[in-house]
Amino acid sequence: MNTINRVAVIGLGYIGLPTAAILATNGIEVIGVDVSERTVEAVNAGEVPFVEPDLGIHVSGAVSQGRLKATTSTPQAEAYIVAVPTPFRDDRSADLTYIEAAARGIAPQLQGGELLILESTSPPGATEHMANYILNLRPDLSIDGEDGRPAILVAHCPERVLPGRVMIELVTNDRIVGGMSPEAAEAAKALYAVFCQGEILTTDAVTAEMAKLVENSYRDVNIAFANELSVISHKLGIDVWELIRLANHHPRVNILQPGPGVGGHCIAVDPWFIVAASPDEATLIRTAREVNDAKPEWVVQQTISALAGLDSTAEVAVLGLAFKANIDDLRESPAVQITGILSGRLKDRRINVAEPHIEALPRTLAQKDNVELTSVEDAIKRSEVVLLLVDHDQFRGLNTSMFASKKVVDTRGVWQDTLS
Ligand code: SAJ
Repeated sequence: MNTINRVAVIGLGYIGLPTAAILATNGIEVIGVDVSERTVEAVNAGEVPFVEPDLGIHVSGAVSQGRLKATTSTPQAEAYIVAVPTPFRDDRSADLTYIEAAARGIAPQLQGGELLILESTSPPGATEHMANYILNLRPDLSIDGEDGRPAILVAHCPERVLPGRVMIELVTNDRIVGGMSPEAAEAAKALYAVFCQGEILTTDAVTAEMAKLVENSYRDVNIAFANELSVISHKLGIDVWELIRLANHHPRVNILQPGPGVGGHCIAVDPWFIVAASPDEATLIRTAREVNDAKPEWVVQQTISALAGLDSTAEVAVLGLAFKANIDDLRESPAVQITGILSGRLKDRRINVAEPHIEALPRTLAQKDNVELTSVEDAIKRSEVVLLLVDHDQFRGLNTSMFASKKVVDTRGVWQDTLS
């Protein structure tokens, strides 16, 4: 395949937009496609509709150089990168309708010879599903040139970047490229080599799909272990943070950190795709999900216990809503879930939320009469119980004498040394 000069990126979200921007700043002509007019307008104005360090500089630079444009309709291109959401349905199977919608946009533009890369985190078989979906719409094309029909090159290349470090990890992480054919894998590898300085490893599409799911499940299982330890330690009167710190001195032990639960759009979701694909065998993976999903309710109980015996007007400070430290992303955030449950169970108490990374409460919390977004100082001043849910740097830096007389539920172990 010849060098690729023109790429369409379908889906300008947390992954698609950084990928579009990094390709464009490395000399590729990129057309970003999104269903949201607002996103398209923002990108064409050189702006980024969400918080991600350094992304703004890349997007504004690429747009002002004329290498990145956004549109709502899929154009002709030599390569297509599909980076759309794959949420799960109520039965926890993957919802591929966004991938199918992207495929419907791409299909009429194809002439044969194009490279199609699915980047969305996908259940095993999703890349093949996308290819078959396109071939159904375009029976004149093929995957392998069968019967003289022009071939399209289809590959899966899962993203593995960490929110908050996307622009660094896009360049430095190794990547796995799984092709529906060896030619497709090689073509995708050549495209990623334009900006990726890590190793680019090739395999087949379904192994690449599984690799991504396995990476996130590995982390989920390990976080579940830490979360289970925190619950056991509480029951036994042991400081879990000290326990983990000590155990981690063993040369082959590296326990992760307990928290209020697991959030984000990946780790809390991807393991279910493995469970759905192999329900009878994925028992450990399923249990880990259940352990992590049970943690928010445990935190709620801890908070309610901390209020026991306090005046009926005593208020609660909730520090942090994001799904992890130093970002504004609230998706699948256990902190949002916990705050919502608390507001329902503590109808007569005010819940003072401090989240320095947002300007307004998410809709689910804004509707609650007893939840208010405020500064961290005011939240603590007004409240008898301080519930820390996110280890933002701003919270780590607080002077703990501010809440010396209060009851503290520290789900991240941020102030453990100073308060114990
Ligand atoms: N968490 C803990 N304890 C820990 C580590 C994390 O409770 O010791 C919690 C966090 O607070 C958060 C959740 O887990 O709620 C997930 O955070 P994370 O930092 O582990 O991961 P994500 O979701 O931001 O990004 C993950 C990464 N995957 C792995 O590290 C294997 C990233 O590389 C992937 O690209 C990303 O998922 C993705 O998009 O799949």
